[in-house]
Amino acid sequence: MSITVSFPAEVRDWIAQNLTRGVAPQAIVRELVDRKNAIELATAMVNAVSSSFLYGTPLPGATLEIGGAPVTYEPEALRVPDGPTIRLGERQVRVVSRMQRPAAVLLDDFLSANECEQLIALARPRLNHSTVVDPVTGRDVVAGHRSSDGMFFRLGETPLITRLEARIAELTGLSVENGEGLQLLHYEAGAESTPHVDYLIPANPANQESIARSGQRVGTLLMYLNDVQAGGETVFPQLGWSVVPRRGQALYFEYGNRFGLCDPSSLHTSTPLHTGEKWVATKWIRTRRFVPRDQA
Ligand code: PD2
Ligand code: ZN
Repeated sequence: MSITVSFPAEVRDWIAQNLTRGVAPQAIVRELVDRKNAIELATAMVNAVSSSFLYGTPLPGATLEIGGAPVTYEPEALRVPDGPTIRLGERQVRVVSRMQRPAAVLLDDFLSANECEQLIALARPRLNHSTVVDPVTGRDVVAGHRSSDGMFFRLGETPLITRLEARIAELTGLSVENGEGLQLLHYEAGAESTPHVDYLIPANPANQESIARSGQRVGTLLMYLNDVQAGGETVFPQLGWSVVPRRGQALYFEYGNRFGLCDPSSLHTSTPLHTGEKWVATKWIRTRRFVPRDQA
């Protein structure tokens, strides 16, 4: 049986701020108990806010159900066709492996060597230090979790980009217009991307605006543009799964289900590159048409 209790917005926001700062949930519960809250209530409040971070759902409202069924993510099958090979327009790509959770597929020959080289040549003169949207100001700031350089192409910016976007839409079953602009990342020795999820956390005000404009992110396609020499692997720490970049390969994973929940097992990282360089193209895909901030 569950009971309904009130959940003041200032307590909820205080918990969200502490989780954002990286304070451990148990430490927040302890602090709430020290402030004369019952342990069951403190635990339920912290769990409710943590679960909106984990599953990408809106922050809880003014009341809280205590003792109800916990929220859990149920994975759904990828929209990617079955079978050992997939025809995408003119191109035949080979499936290397499939994963159920997070729902993922690793593909050989998604890009030709020439396409990889063209992407690198187009991106190289336009690289900047990678940025993310600052949760407080909404401005682009140097990304805390990523020490690579990067740049974005606009949708359909060149005939090559148009061709690749059509290929990605055919693979994922998601429309070209749901895709954010293709991003190219360039890592040098020592560069990495620390553990993160690609879906947007609605507790973050800049993400709220982005979700309102374009919906949540539901899938990521990573395209590896060169072979790495050492390090620079894409790792899913909760699975112990590591993908070693190979030129032309693509890794597609989905983390959004039809109930609007996101999959925390999609947590991933790019391990520090030891030597040489790493080039990767990323496409993030939304639940509906992507509208950039400057075009809203
Ligand atoms: O470079 C990668 O392997 C990688 C993998 C997943 C980068 C990102 N995510 C990212 O920067 O979001
Ligand atoms: Zn990522």
